[in-house]
Parts: sequence; structure tokens; C-alpha cells
Amino acid sequence: MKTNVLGYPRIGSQRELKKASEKYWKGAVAFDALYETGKNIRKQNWLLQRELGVDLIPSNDFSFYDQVLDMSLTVGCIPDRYHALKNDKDQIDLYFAMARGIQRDGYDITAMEMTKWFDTNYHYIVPEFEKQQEFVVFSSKIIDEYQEALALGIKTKPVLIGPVTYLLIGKEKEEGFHRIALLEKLLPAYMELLERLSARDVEYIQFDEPCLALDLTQQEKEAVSHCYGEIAERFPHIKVILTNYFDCYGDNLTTVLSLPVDALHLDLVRCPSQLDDILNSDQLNKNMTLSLGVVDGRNVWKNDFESAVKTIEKAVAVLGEEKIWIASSCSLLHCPYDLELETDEKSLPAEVKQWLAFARQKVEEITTLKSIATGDNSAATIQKLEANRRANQIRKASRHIHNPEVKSRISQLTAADSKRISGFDMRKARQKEKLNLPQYPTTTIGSFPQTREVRSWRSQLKKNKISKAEYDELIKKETEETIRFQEDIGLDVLVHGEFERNDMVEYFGEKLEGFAFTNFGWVQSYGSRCVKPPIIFGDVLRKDPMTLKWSAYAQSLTTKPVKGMLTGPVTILQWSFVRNDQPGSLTCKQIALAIRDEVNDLEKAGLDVIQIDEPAIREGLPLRKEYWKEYLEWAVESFRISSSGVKDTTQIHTHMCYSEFNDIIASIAELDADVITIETSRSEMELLDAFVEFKYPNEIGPGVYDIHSPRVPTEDEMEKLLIKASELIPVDNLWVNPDCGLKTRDWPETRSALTNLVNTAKKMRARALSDG
Ligand code: THG
Ligand code: ZN
Repeated sequence: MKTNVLGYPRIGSQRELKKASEKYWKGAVAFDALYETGKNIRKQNWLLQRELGVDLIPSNDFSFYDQVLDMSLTVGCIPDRYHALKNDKDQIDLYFAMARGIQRDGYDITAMEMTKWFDTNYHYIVPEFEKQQEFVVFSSKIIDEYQEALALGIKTKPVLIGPVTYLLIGKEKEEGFHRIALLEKLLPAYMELLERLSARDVEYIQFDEPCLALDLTQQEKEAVSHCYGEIAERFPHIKVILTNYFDCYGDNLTTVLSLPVDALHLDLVRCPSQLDDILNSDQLNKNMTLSLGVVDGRNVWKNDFESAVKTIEKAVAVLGEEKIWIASSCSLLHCPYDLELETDEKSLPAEVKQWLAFARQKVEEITTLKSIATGDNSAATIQKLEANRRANQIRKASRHIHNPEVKSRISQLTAADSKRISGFDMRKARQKEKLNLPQYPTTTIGSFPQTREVRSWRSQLKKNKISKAEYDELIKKETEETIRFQEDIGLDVLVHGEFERNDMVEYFGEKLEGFAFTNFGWVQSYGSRCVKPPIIFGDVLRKDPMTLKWSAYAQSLTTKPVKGMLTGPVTILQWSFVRNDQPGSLTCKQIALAIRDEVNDLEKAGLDVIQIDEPAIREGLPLRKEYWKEYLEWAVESFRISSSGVKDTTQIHTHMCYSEFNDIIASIAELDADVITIETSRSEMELLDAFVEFKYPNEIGPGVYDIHSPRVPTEDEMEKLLIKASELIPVDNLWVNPDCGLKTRDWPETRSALTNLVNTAKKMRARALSDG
């Protein structure tokens, strides 16, 4: 029996990588310094896993930005617009240009698109393919990292994104072909890599093919068979581990069981039932090893050893101990580093802490499970088993999880609670009268730059270095300046800037009952950006208003409408670590009621425009279509519960990003938000097509510039996008806004970009006058 870790977090337990990358980008340090930081993180991760007794330790799970982008560099899939940067010695400026765009040294190149990695809150850089795409091994990262670990005396298991998944998660940059047709061209590059790894005596290679959790076409299934058939034939000595995670193999199982691979990994957290299917299948090849992903890589709850051991024993009974591995369900990338860093009882009460395990603890769980399952009767192991049983029993019986008041309110919900008073047309007329906005109204998505200063106030408050009154004074001043700035440049619907918030989910988590939070529980979201998801452990209740004070203050400063800013229930659910002892749909409705109360309070305080962000609604979709309907029903209902308690004159906005909307556009329309703002700029308004085809009835603000890059958009480029949008959407329904919140930007670029944006809207108004 072996222990197998699919991947380890890579930002460093103190977010060292984030800090070093940001310094490098600012030009404050040379690449050497960043490189050293990366090297140290890899070393610490490897040594730790070895010390804890992991048999299959991953390499190439590290990345300076994103593992999919790494793969693009590895196989030389570099869009033409970056070619001038290809001679860069370390390849690092090329790499970061692809990730973030570049606007210096005479370059002005946009970034590649970014999108969500399956149903996670992690974003990857989307590969771009041309019809005549060529692939060559361009970066030797995989080999370098394997060698680096070898020098430390550790023979790792290199991790690659499998060729089929790599193609399927990318996009065609031109018409007339399907990317899967590129497999024949891509495979030689993989073969070349395997050749080089094989020359270095690599034993195991992990091929991540999470596309096997999706509904695949026959052609795609054949691509999988073809690909792993070829690899086995060319490299009979390399042991291939095929991994899938986030859902069942489902009807891809027939394909998968007939593959000539050495080990098959199963995510038994998301799909426990597939183990029986496999063990009972006459297709099961008894020489194949099964890697049992019993330790949840996506959530923070302690494993239930008793139940996991039963699962393991069942598999051992069929295949024997040698053919069974114990593993994390997926890469631990999606978990925080180490629970032991959490010592603040106010954030994370001891009672809750004893129910949790972060990445390091999960690795220990994996090795402990192996000890238990292989009959280790040592006192230490028995004690661990006992402690695990006790913690899980306490959790089940805890009084702090259940709140009768919340349960009774949920049981009293009726259809009327998720319906606005009038239909959209009536509301539109009433809102027009009340708000009196110009054509092409301008707004922003909510947050303004979270400068180092603003962050430092929060951290000083936390460390008691400044008083709450001093903190409030600072936030007040920043808010007022931001309101004045927006007035000065002529924005129409203002926002307060969210300076009081750390994160749009964490902030609400801190104010709601039933949530705990961490101080060091960082998880990578994209590049150097991290989030600290709160932990929902019990019934959710809003005791007091959460955002009212700052929104009302901002509104008191101006006669222009200020938008109240809230995060929607689906997004709060999706971006938190959620309880696993009741359905997510129920937890979501509890959150929805809390948001509804807040919306109603904002309205009472005179905010006529309220935004309820749901950027995560798309990523929450189950990976397989058969489960979509059920999810969409409760997701839409939850949003509507939160937004339907207001008058017709109150304008409800929502915001979504990083999403393809085509397949869920009907549900987006059912949300019945008066205005939706969406990310469209990186894809040049392509994402609007869904709204156009559907004849989306309500108002819409397609983002006219990409806020994820420091590039300042020109008026010309935004005007082009708006002209395009105006041809597609009734002009009376169009808003002008950036494609997401501005918290990651600095003030100088924000000022220039928004000034350009308002000027562009003015040009559009003038153009409409002269045309009409
Ligand atoms: N919050 C959460 N998840 C998200 C977003 C979010 N997922 C999608 C999208 N937004 C990802 N974008 C970001 C943007 C900025 C940051 C994180 C995710 C960010 N993080 C700070 C950092 O890493 O420096 C940390 C914030 C802090 O200091 O509290 O800026 O908005 N949950
Ligand atoms: Zn957004």
C-alpha cells in the first residue's frame, strides 16, 4: 500500500510566493530573488511530505502563476502576439506577459484569458489554439523540478495535465476546426517530454485528466484511449497514473478501465459510489492499482477514519494491499496550508478547530489511514484513530451547529418570497423616473483600490495598534475621497469603494452566525491573488446589519445614487468551506434570508440601487449536465429570496465574471435582476452572444475593459467595444462599466481608466444623438 498526494499548495505557508512575485512585478527585486523563493517553497513542500511519510510525492505541482500556463509553455503553445518576448532568457517575462499582459519597454500586449478551473475558485490561463497550431517542447520546467527534487534525495512523481484535458480546457482562436483535432500534433511534444523524463529514470508520472469528470463525446473518449495507448506503447517502463477528480468517471468508466495505465485515481469524496462500480465491473483489470482519494482536497473537515478504512478494506479485499493507494481526493492546492497556524480563538473557536484538517493535516491523515489499514496496532496509531472518532462524534452532537429560529424561518418560506412585486417593464419605468439616469449610464462593479495603506489600517486595527474610532475615521476619509473622485469624473451610479472589507465573502462570513474564519487559511485564487474562505459550520443567521453603516454614510455624501454592495447567497456558499452535514441547497437558503434582511435595511436607509453579486453562480454548476437543473433551481431561488423583498423603484443589480453564459442564460434571466454587469472584455464581447441570442430582456453592462491587468484601456478601444455592444443589445438596456471590481488595481491606473471610460460613454451619447 502506498500513500499518494496529487499536489500540494504552493504559495508558501506565509504567502511567500505572493509577496516575492509582487515585488518582482514592481521591479523591486530581480528574478533571482523570486526564483529562490519558489525553490524554497518546493523544497519545504517536498521535505515535509517525505517527513510525513508520503510515498508518491508530486513535482511540477509548483507554479509561478498557474499550472495550465506552465503546460502551455511546456508544449510551446504561445500565441503570436508574444513572439517578440520568446528570446527572453529565463522565459519569465514572456510567462508573466501571457498571464498579466505587458505594457512597458515598448510592449503593449493584452493578457490571455482566465477562467475557472472546473467548479473551483481557482482560475487558470486559457490555452489559445490556432488551426495550424504547432507544439514543441519549449520549457523544461518539469524536468528541472524533477532534477531539483532528486538533488534533495527525493524521487518525485512529476504531475502533468493530460493532453486531452489540456486541449479541452483551451479555446480555438479561429473558426473551422475543433481543438481535439490537434491531439496528433500535441502528442509528439508529450512524447518528447516523456523521453526526457524516462532518460532520467522517472518511475511514476501523474496525468491529470479531470475532463473525465465531464460529459465527453465519443470522439473525445476515443482521444483518451488513443493517447494513453500510444504512451504505454512508447514508454512501457513508465508507470502512468491517470487521475480524475471533482466528480465520477461516470460513463467514461468503460473507456478508462480499458486503458493500459498502471494506476487509476478515484475522487471518492465527490463520488463514493464509483468504487463499487469499479470493483464489481468485469472490466476491472486486476493489475491496475487504484488510488483511493478518500481525503478531501476541497474542504477543511477532518476525515472520518472509520468510514474511510471501511472503504479501503473493501478495495483491498478485491485487489490486495499492493494494488491500493491512499490519496487526497484532488490536489491540496484548494486547501489552506496548516491548521496549527490558527491560534486565535475569536476567529476559530477550539470547538470548531478540532473538526478541521488543512493540507498538512490531510497529509498526516493519508499516512495515518495507511497505518490503520495495514494493521499497525501501535499505541500512537490507535490513539489517532480514537481522537478522530471523538472529534467527529462531538461535531455531530454540537449545540453550536443548530439554530431553531433559522430552521423555522426556512420552513415558512413561500413562493411569494422569491418574486418581485411587478414585472421588469413596470419596474424599469418606475426606476427610470426615480433615478433619472442618462443613456449609457456609467458605474463600477463596487470595489476601489485596496492599497497597501488601506490593508495596513485593517491589520493595525487587528493588532490593536489603532483604535476602532481611528480606523473608522481613516475609512471615512477614503470613502469620501472616492465619492468625490467619482463625482468629479462624472460617473452616474457611485459606490462607496468597500475599503472596510477584506474580501467580498470573508467580510460577510465574519458578520454572520454559523461561520468561523481563519487568520492564515489562504488559498490561491489566481496568480499571486489569494482568498481566505470562511468556514460555514452551523445554521446561518444575520444578527445585525452588515454593510448598512458604510453604504448609508456614502449615500449621505452625495445626491447621486450610491449602490449598496452585497455578495449573493450562491457566491457566499461557493467561496466558503461549507458544512458537509446538510445539503448545500439548504445552507444557501439560510444565507439568502440573511442577505434579504440586509437588502431590506439598505432600501430603508435610502439606497435606491443595490447590487447582489453572484460571480460564482456558473462555477457552482455540477460538472455533469444531468445535475444542472436541480442546482439551477435552488441557486436561482436563493438569489430571488435575497432580492425580492424590495419596492419596484429599487434597482437590483447583479454581477458575474469569468463565465460562459450560453448554457445557463435562461437561469440568469430568471434571476430577474434589473441590471447585470458581466465580464466580456478579454473575450472582446464574445460572451455577449448568449445574451443576444436569448434576447435577454433586462439591462446589461458588458465590461468594457479588463481590470485584471494593469494596462490602461484607451477610449478608442472601449468605444469599439461599445459600438459592437450597441449593435447587439438595445441601447436603452446598455450600461458602461469595467468588467470587475477595482480592488486589485492602483489609483493612478484606476483614475486614468475610469476617466477614459466616462469620456467614452459621453462620446457614445453624442453619437446616439447625432445618429438618432
Ligand atoms: N473573493 C473570493 N473569491 C473570488 C474573488 C473574490 N474569486 C474570484 C475572484 N474574486 C478572484 N479574484 C480575486 C481578486 C483579488 C483578490 C483575490 C481574488 C485579492 N486578494 C488579496 C491578495 O491576495 O492580495 C488578499 C485580500 C486581503 O488582503 O484580504 O486581492 O473577490 N472569495
Ligand atoms: Zn467580477
